[in-house]
Amino acid sequence: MRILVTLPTHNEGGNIEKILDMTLNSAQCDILVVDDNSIDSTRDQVRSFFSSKRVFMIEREAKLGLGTAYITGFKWGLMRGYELFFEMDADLSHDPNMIPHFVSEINKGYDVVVGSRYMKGTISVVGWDFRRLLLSKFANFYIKSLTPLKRFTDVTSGFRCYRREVFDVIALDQIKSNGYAFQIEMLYRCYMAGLRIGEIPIIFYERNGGSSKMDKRVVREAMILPFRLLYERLFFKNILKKPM
Ligand SMILES: Nc1nc2c(ncn2[C@@H]2O[C@H](COP(=O)(O)OP(=O)(O)OP(=O)(O)O)[C@@H](O)[C@H]2O)c(=O)[nH]1
Ligand SMILES: [Mg+2]
Repeated sequence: MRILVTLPTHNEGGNIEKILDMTLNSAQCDILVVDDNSIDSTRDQVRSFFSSKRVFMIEREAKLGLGTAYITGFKWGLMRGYELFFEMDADLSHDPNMIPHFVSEINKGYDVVVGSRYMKGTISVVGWDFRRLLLSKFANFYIKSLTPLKRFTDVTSGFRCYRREVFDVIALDQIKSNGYAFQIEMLYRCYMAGLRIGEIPIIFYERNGGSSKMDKRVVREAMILPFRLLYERLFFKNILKKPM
């Protein structure tokens, strides 16, 4: 299967080289970096991998958000015939060596596989303080309480794999969320479309280098999302499903 790993980056100069190396060695995959206006060495480091013919980059001149970065990456891959699409952070929080495990799970018959930090009641996170853990747990509790995503253990996880066919069903152009809410909205759309969604356990490592891009706007967007989705369920059934 032709695999594309999309890595969104904004000033990940301290991490990108290592993540590219690890990813190239982890599986037979290509990598698309969608870089938003990095002013550090990120772009130069990515360019040094071009000779591998497995690493590509889209350069955007403003910080346009995680959601549009992934959508741009997915569309790029769809045009080039890739069959499996990975989302992964570029700050070493996600271990690329898990990629083959996602593929095995997909091969069991899933359309989407989500890497979960909280499967079977465990917490697989390294390097978080209590406050950060509480925030993540609360976000999951909040979203699950207000959406139909009850059975999932980690609705905000950004380590995922989608089968190409998912994008025949989900209308990417109509996804409105752009921060972490993007992950929730994608899972919601997949679930509502009746796609087969699996979860596998992952360990999440807090970033060592670089700085977090989380801000208040992103948190606010995620807080509002369940109400936007509820409104849509009440008044516009299935508006976002692609016409067959
Ligand atoms: N292209 C692009 N990438 C982004 C943007 N915002 C964040 N990223 C990248 O998305 C990934 C996740 O962002 P982080 O800031 O690490 O967010 P997080 O992992 O939830 O937060 P931390 O726990 O603080 O690391 C990283 O690879 C970032 O470089 C953006 O606006 N555009
Ligand atoms: Mg991170």
